[in-house]
Amino acid sequence: MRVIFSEDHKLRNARSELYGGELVAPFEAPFRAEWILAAVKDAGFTDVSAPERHGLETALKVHDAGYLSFLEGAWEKWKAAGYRGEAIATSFPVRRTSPRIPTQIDGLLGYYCNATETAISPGTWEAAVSSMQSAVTAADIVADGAKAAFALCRPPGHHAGIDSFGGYCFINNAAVAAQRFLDKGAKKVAVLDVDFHHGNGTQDIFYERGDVYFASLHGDPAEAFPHFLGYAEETGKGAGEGTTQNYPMPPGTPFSVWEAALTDALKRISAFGAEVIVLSLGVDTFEKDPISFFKLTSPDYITMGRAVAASGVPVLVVMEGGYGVPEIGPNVANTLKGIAG
Ligand code: Q9C
Ligand code: ZN
Repeated sequence: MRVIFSEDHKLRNARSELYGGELVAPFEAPFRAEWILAAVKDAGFTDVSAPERHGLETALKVHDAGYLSFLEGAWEKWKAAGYRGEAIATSFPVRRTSPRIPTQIDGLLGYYCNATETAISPGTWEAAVSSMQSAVTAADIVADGAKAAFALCRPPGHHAGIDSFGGYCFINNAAVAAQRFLDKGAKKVAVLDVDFHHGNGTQDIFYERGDVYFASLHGDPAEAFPHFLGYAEETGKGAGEGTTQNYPMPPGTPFSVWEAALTDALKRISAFGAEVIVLSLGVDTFEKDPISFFKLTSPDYITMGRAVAASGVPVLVVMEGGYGVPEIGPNVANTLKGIAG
């Protein structure tokens, strides 16, 4: 299985994450990609290449143009305002506020932000674009006939919505990849999101579309980030009616329970007629993850990979979350082993 990875991920190296009322070193940091890359090479996935250069054309089919230009210019605007720290949103449009888009940077940040733990830092845009390019390049490998490929994306993407960033995500790599498959001739694509956190951004992007099925297994939003989306009753709208499926699960969920949800999701993806699965792979479902509450163990990732591959359709693996502990590397490698068979 080929691995696509950009060293430019290092350009995303924020100093601060707002966590528990303090500015701490971000959980989503460069070491994650380094550990994961080392572990997948160790496991025999040594065919690693840099992404091809792609412009924003595919991203513009899943994101709002004003949002992407905001992201591109945000750091320069913030710097020009003379602030000393990183760009963190502080003020938000909520219920009964004006729909107008502000012009000043603090207003723009609040308008386009869905979670304030995520600071915009110099290089964030460049890293996010390189991450998106990895997803597109790996999608092309699968579209051209490979049974599987791995986009080692960093920063992650599944919390980035049509017009919002947050949850460590800026451009929705999995959504851009799904769009790329459609643009290359697929009629039906599935995004299967197994990150611990609900893929609120991906759900937002495809909620009213019938060409992409979105299934997500995650911590119950009543008890976990992203808090405001991911309930079982959210099943899609309009042309997308019936093409969203959520599996919220409680603290302490073991693999046996999680696996039953996976089986159901794969059954629905087959019934939908997906020609390819984009696997939004977060390994923050691991029992030792520092910010999550599921209880998966390292061998469970092999089982998961096998189950996804058994669907019989090609799989594009896109890296999402997984934090703190050295096991994130082996857990990703185990997933790839399960898929490769
Ligand atoms: N107490 C991804 O996994 N903060 N993003 C959670 C927990 C945000 C996770 C706070 C977590 C974002 C891609
Ligand atoms: Zn996550």
